[in-house]
Amino acid sequence: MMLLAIPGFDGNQSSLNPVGPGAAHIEFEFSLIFWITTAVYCLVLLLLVISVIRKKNTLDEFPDPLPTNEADERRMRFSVGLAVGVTVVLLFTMLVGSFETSHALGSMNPENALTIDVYGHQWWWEVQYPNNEAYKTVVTANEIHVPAGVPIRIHGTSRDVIHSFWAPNVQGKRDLIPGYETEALMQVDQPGTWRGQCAEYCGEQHAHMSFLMITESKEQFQHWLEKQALSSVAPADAKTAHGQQIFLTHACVLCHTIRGTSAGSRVGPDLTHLASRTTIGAGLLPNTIGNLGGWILNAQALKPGCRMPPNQLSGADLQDLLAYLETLK
Ligand code: HEC
Ligand SMILES: [Cu+2]
Repeated sequence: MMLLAIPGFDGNQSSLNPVGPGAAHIEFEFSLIFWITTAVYCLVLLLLVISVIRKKNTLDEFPDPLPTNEADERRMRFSVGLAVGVTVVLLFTMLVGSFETSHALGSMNPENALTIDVYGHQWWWEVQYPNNEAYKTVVTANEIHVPAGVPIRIHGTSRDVIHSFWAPNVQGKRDLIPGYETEALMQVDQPGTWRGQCAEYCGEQHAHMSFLMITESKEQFQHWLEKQALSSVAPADAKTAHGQQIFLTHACVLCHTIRGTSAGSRVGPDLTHLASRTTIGAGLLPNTIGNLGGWILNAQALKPGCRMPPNQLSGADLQDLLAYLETLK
């Protein structure tokens, strides 16, 4: 509503700028309470100012707080009665609004919903698009592509501690609890990139545990999904072939998967299509070759405490490894 005029409230990580029905219900409820309480606050201040201006009492003269005649008594009864009545009506309005919002959020239509599995990790998001044909299951990290206008069922849990999945423009928070599977329905109507963030303190790098919800047309999404389901491309030249060897003969394989190679570990993000992502480190840095190099040599300097150790590589080996990673489109 009107609050959008305030700078920052219209951003891509703001519950006051809803881009789907879930967040729209929440924004309505917020605005309802905000404007009611704002009006009450202003009214109370106004009455206070009026009474201060009108009172002629001085400090050494204590007025009798009780009405002294019948007319005063009637006036007082009326004002108190009116205030109580208005308070009840306003509280009731907010109560009904709150019930309505919960009801609307709970009855979002899951029919034809696209299921996306989200797993919270310290401190990144594993994202899977399950498929009945297992080899078509897409595994990626931190960037959740969704088709616009299609209901989405986020099926979430955690691989370690409690996290909370929250893209404020899209829907309310949902806690991801280890050993417990949760489901959240949402829908994004407006194409764009909407930023989300872990909303439950989960350790040192909680603040750097963000994700992007990249909303595209159905065709663009389908195209993306088909490409992501493919294995990585084989190296086409000596430099990238050497880069792949560096990857496969270093500790990387203990933690990462590159489908189409022998690397199949799930400790860190799947790198099969790393080069198709716009950020690395859960939204920490843009995915550029320079940032990748710095990250691989010493992720600890960029995201202290993160679960990726530093790596010692010669300059030439690093260049080849980066050239290989850049081919993972
Ligand atoms: C002990 C496990 C471990 C090892 C070994 C390891 N990584 Fe990682 N890696 C991780 C984890 C965990 C993350 C996610 C960190 C985060 O965002 O908090 C990560 C993140 C990354 C990312 C960023 C991915 C993204 O989408 O954000 C790249 C690229 C990467 N690693 C490459 C490598 C390479 C190359 C090697 C070998 C030289 C390597 N890693 C070795 C665990 C490891
Ligand atoms: Cu967190």
